[in-house]
Amino acid sequence: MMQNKIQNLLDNFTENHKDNVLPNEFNSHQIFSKIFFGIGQGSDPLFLKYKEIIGKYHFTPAELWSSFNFLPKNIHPEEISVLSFGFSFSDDIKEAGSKSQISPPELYLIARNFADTTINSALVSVQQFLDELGFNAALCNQSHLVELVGYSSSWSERHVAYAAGLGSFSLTDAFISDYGSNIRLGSIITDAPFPLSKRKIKTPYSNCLYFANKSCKKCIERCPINAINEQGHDKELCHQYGQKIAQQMMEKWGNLLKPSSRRVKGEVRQRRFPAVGCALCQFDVPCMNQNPIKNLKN
Ligand code: B12
Ligand code: SF4
Ligand code: SF4
Repeated sequence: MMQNKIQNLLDNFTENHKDNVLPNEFNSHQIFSKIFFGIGQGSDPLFLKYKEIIGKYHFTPAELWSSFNFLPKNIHPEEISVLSFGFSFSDDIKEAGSKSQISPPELYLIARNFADTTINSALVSVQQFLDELGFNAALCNQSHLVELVGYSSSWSERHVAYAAGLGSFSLTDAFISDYGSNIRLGSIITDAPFPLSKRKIKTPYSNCLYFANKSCKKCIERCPINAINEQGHDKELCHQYGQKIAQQMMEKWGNLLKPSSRRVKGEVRQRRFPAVGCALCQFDVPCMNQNPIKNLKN
């Protein structure tokens, strides 16, 4: 089955690929320990709903498809699939992050910085696999249509992951998958025929303990700048803290960090600091590396 072959390819990538390893300064640590994926169908009405939930600027798979040089350009939505991939950080990184309180560990920050290359490299290997079988496939983030609109993207990887049945949102906004929330996401659009992944999730917040029964607020305690409360997540505060950490990392590890850019209003712009993130709210929490709901008794 095509899915099994892709999973084998991803497992092999995780164990053996040089792009999944940190530089010598960080002891060649593994970045991701598991890559998993789900399948969303191009004709899923959720993608049209995202134009209301996120904004009119959010693209449907068929619209995204038309930005690549594939034929037919105006494909029927049912003929395309969106593969959504989750990348779970390695145990060493999770352990270091769980011990940290005020500032995330350098091990995570460097791994998050290198992760963009790792993710693209893993997705390119899947794209090549599909290409060799005679199908069209492209990395969604390579489309010139994908850009930032305020604190939102015209292709939200979390909403794509939700459509592909990988998990749900949470109190922090983070996406909680079966491998937890301490993950990154990426996606591929293709005309290869895949069966649709069944969405086991009942609501957009089903995997978060706070929404299940209010039994958890651990992420609120974990955020060093109070950017999370019972009403949700303050994106502006969170962004500012990420910038502060990035500036500190730039001063110390500027020679090692990879620069990062984003498309805004059709133009590729260099970011002021390399992307390193924060993610303290995804460490030492019940949803760090599992779906916490699975431990609840019905
Ligand atoms: C802009 C951005 C940010 C902004 C704003 C974040 C935000 N919440 O939107 C800032 C700078 C604050 C940020 C911070 C971080 N980010 Co960020 N960010 C993005 C980016 C580029 C776009 C996000 C986006 O489009 N949001 C759209 C808005 C609308 O989403 P939202 O507000 O979360 O959506 C809510 C509503 O839609 C609501 N909802 C209401 N009704 C309904 C109905 C239905 C049916 C559904 C499905 C949903 C729904 O549910 C959502 C949750 O509340 C994505 C990359 C990408 N292209 O997707 C990465 C991304 C979301 N970030 C990511 C990460 C890891 C981080 C950080 C941990 C930093 C780091 N180490 O990299 C922090 C964590 C912050 C947090 N608690 O979530 C990961 C997510 C991983 C995960 N497990 O969720 C992504 C996907 C990057 C990646 N490629 O992996 N980020
Ligand atoms: S720490 Fe608890 S409340 Fe916060 S997102 Fe995870 S499960 Fe939900
Ligand atoms: S990423 Fe950091 S600053 Fe942002 S909400 Fe989580 S803990 Fe707070």
